[in-house]
Amino acid sequence: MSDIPDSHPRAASLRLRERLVEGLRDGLTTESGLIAHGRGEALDYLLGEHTLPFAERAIAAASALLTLARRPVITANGNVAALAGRELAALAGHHPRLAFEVNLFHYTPERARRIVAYLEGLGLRGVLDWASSPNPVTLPGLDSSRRHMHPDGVAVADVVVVPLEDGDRCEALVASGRQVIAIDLNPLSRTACRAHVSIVDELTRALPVLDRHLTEDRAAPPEQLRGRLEGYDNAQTLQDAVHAIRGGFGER
Ligand code: PTJ
Repeated sequence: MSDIPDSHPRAASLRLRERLVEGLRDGLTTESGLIAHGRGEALDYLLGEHTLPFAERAIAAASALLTLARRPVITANGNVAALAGRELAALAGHHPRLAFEVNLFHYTPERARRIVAYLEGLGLRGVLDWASSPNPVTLPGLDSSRRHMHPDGVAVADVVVVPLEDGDRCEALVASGRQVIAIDLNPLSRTACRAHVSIVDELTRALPVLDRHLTEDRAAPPEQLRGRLEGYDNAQTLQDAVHAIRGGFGER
C-alpha cells in the first residue's frame, strides 16, 4: 500500500482505489473492474461521497427485507470482494443468517477460488461457489457465467443482494420471483431500475449502515418491518438520487 496521508482531501477515495489495484494484483479483480470502479467513483463524487437520505431509506427497506427473508444471500464479484471484503466479513460475523456466494461475469475457476480464499482469510466462513457443487443450478433467461447458482445459495434464496451488478442478471433474478436488493451508485442503471430496493450509495459506506440497521431490526416485530416495506417507494429513491446527482454538491 502506498502512504496516503489522512489529511489528503481524497484519502478515502484513493484508499478504495488501492484496494482494487491490490485486488487486481492478487487475481480477485479484472481490468474491467477498474473501469467499472471509475464510473462509480465519478457518480459518488457528484453525490458528495455521503450516504444521503434516499440511500438511508433504501437501506432501512433492505434491512426489513433481509430480516423477514427465509434464505437471504449476498453475492460477491471481484470488485465487491476486493473493495468490501472486510465489510462483508463484519456483516457475516454479526448476522450469521446471511449467506454469501461468489458470482462472476468474467468467470474462471481460479479467480473464484482466490475470491473464496480471500474472503475466508478475512473470517467469512462458508462462502459458496457454484463450481464447488456437483449440482449447480441455472438461472433462466441469462447466458453469461452469472447464470450459475449454488444449490444451497442463490438457487434457494428468496432475497438476494446484488452489489455492482449487471442489468441482465438483476432482471433475471427479479423475473425468477426473488426479491432483489441492488447496491449501485448509478440510479439510471438497469440494475437500479429493476431491483425492488436500490441502494444508491458507495458499497463500503453502505454495508456498515446496513449492518447497523440489521442489528436494530432483530428485535423489530415482523408487522413493523412489513409496514416499512409497504411504505417504501423505490421509484422515489431513484428520482431523489438522480436529482442529487444532477444538482451536484459543489467543489471539494
Ligand atoms: O468480477 P466480475 O467478473 O464479476 O466483474 C465485475 C464488474 C464490476 C466488472 C462487472 O459487474 C461490471 O462490469 O459491472 P458494471 O456493468 O460496470 O456495473 C457496475 C455498477 O456498479 C456501475 O453502475 C457503477 O456505477 C457501480 N459501482 C462501481 N463502483 C461502485 C459502484 N456502486 C457502488 N459502490 C461502488 N464502489
